[in-house]
Amino acid sequence: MSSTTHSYRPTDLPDASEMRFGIVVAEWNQHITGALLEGALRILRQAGAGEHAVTVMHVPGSFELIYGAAELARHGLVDAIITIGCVIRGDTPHFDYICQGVTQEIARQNTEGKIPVIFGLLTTNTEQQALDRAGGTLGNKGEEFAATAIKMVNYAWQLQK
Ligand code: DLZ
Repeated sequence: MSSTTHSYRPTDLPDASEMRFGIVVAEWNQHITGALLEGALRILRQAGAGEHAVTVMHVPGSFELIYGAAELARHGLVDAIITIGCVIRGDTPHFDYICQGVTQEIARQNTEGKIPVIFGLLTTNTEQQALDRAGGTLGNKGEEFAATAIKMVNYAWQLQK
C-alpha cells in the first residue's frame, strides 16, 4: 500500500477472518473502478477475509450505487458495504448532480441503516487524476476503502460487546 495515500498499513488492521463484506462496483469508467476493486479485494484478503465472505455486485453507473448498497444492506448478509465508483468532471455534464446525489444518499444510509457503508466514489476533474488514485502515482484508493470497512466493522463489533 502506498504511504502517500494514508498513514495506516495493512498490518495494523483488525483481523477480518470473521467479517463479511459487500462491494458494489459501478461499470462506468470500468478501467478505474476495476482497479479500485482489485485494491479493495487485496486488502480484505490480506486481513483474513475469506473468499466466500466477500460479495461483489455490479451496477451500471455511480448513481446506482445508492440502490445497490441499500438493497445489499437490506438482505442482511454482510457486515459492511464498500461502494466503488468514479465520476470524471470533464466527461460528465451532470457531474455535480451525480456526486451530490451519491454523497447524500450514502451518508443517509450510514445514519439510518444498520451497517457501515464506505464512500468509495472517486470524483476527479480529469481521467489522469482518477488513474493516479487507482494504482497509479498516488496509490490505490480501493485499498483505503477496504481498510476503512474493516475498521468500521471492528468499531461496530466493539460496541456490541
Ligand atoms: C450518465 C453518466 C455520466 C455522463 N458520467 C458518469 C461517470 O463519469 N461515472 C459514472 O459512474 N456514471 C456516469 N454516468 C451514469 C450515471 O451514474 C447513471 O448510471 C445514469 O445517470 C443512469 O441513472
